[in-house]
Amino acid sequence: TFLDDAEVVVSRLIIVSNRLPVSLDGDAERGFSLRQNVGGLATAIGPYHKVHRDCLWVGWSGIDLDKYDAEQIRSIREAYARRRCVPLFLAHDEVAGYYSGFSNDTLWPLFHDFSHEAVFEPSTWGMYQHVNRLFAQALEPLVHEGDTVWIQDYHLMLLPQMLRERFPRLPMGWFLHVPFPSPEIYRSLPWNRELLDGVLGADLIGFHTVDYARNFLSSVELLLHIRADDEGRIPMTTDRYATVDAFPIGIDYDLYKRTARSTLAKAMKRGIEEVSGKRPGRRYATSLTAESNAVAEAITKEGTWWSHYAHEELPELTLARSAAAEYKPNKVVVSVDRLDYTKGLPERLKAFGRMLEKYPEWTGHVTYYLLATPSRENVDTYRHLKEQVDQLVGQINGRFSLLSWTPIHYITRSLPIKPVCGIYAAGDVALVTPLRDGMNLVAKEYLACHDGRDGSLVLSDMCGAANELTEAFIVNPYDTEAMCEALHSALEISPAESRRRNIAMQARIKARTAAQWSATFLDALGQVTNEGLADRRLR
Ligand code: GDG
Repeated sequence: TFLDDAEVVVSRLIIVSNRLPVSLDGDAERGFSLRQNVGGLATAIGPYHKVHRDCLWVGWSGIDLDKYDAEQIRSIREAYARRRCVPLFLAHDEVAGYYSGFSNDTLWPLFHDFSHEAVFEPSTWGMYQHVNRLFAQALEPLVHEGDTVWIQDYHLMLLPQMLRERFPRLPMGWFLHVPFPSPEIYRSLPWNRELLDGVLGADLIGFHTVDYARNFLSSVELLLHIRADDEGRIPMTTDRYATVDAFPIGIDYDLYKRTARSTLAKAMKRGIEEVSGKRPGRRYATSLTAESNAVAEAITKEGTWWSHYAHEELPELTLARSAAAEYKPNKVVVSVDRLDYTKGLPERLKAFGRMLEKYPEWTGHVTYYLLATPSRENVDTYRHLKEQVDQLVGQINGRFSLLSWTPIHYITRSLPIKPVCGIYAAGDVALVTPLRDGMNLVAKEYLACHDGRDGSLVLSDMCGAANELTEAFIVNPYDTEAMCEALHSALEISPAESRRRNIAMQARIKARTAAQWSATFLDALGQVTNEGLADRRLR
């Protein structure tokens, strides 16, 4: 097997996902190393895999096979094996069809209610079937008596049934990290029945919310004419059920709370507060006082600033000066997303621009730190989205900037976790407004970084997290006016009221961590398979 040369304990739990939690770094000369991946799945199950020494993770390596010789592949495998990971190597056309094609161009948009973006292409469907089969073949020699297999997400919907055919009694779970659409949307997929049959190979089928679970059950009823009982159990054969339930995912609360207090995160937070004029800093103390902004504003309005600069008694200037006396303290707005069209970045930027227009008193006094991590850059739709976001940021900055203030700080690189937590901690308001999102971990991470402190959350009603974080400013992410108003209110809220809301939400997130999520799912899986076995013995 892949593990011959490494000291790895024979596994009890095998996690299977499209990508592994670590990616290859370095090269043959410097030696291969592995770095932690960014993204919801790695963040959520990574900690479980790290602490459970008997847990093995199987997934695509993400590397281009053509770049390495056999010897190098061997040492890459060994590097992965030391992290209890088994990498799969896929050829270029396999990646194009299964990953970029069917997973990203068909299932991702369809499941996020973007049916107009979904591509239905028989050849990518063929490759999706083929790669799911490759996963099944790779797993076959790894699975032993007593193991449990937990398959993740929409990339591997056929795998449960493929494994079931090989291992009729293997306890197997499948969890979907994205929404499951309504049956009316789902039925438009030409291969809808095949995918449902594939998933139903699992004993336990998990979703983030009761709504997604209900959509799945309705689709099974509509398309396969099988009805679940009141406990969400779908009868499969005489001796097996597939049970459907909701398991809302959580975060490692203490990790985010702790990281936000690390020296680096604190330094980052301080830097942001200085630059935004929230805290007097060495470099920006004079240029960003309320009065100098008011002066700059009056001068900018006049256009020919040099002719007025020396004029003491300009009426606009006098007005601006008296307004400066009533200015609010400066504020920071933050957001962290993968640059994905489901995250609603253009809509959010329009709402931010609208707020500066509708409430000009915020000009010079609110700075938006927008971290948009690159994602799926080789897909056209994502490239267009990047252009659109670049343009909107440019337009807003161009239109509203003062001499000493820029409204949006835009970062399109991936940052390590400490600066990310620094950004969260610096935010008086977090704007988390996806158009559709399975759960959304960012909202929860922001709150953990504000443990026991103030800081407001503006949250889309189109994500799973909105079911739990009910004290947030909940908005329809398509409604620019509503988002603009919610942002304004979130900026105006008193620290005491925002703390009160946060404490309620934080208590809920603390009680449902990522570790508990994994444990709950696996317990439930153990239970449904034991029940199944008991039933079988009875017959
Ligand atoms: C899928 C579902 C579901 C982002 N940029 C950086 C960075 N991140 C981290 C965040 C967060 C994660 O990535 C993103 O998680 P989300 O939940 O917001 O979204 P998806 O990636 O779309 O995840 C989603 C999730 O799976 C889990 O089931 O909630 O609905 O779509 O953890 O912090 N982390 C670092 N640097 C960055 O630049 N270090």
